[in-house]
Amino acid sequence: MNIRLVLLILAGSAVACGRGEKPSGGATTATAVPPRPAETTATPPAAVTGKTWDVKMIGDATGSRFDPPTLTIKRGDGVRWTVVSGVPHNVVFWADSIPAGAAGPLQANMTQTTSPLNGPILINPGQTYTVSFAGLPAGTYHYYCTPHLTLGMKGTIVVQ
Ligand SMILES: [Cu+2]
Repeated sequence: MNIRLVLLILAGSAVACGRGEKPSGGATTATAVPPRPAETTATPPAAVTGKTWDVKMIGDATGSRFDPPTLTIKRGDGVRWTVVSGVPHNVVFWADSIPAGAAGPLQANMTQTTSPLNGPILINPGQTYTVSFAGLPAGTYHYYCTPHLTLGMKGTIVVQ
């Protein structure tokens, strides 16, 4: 191979690289804005100081439901949801269907939320999700399951 041909090939690949860099250069600019740190989740969950109550998450021929659908607990108690069947399920509180002032501490007491007051999707029978109601105001808390909301999978926690 003569030296001119080698130089031509090298020049050609340099041009190709130069062209290839353009889109990635743009991408670099786009990602130059640092993402907001995820560790801004402030307060840790308040520990359950009373009883932990069980609610089953069921989906079968009868329908998709929380069992019991309504539960009355005391302040400081916790609620443990357990997947029984008909996955996936989750626990989501309506921000406008909980007592005034409850949203902040409730969010702090919910782990692994996907957005405010949205519990994680549970996909395995036997999986549990526990929420402490310690530090939350008394009153009525309405919640639902996202995948089965249209099927009426809703529940209520009354905190005394
Ligand atoms: Cu469900």
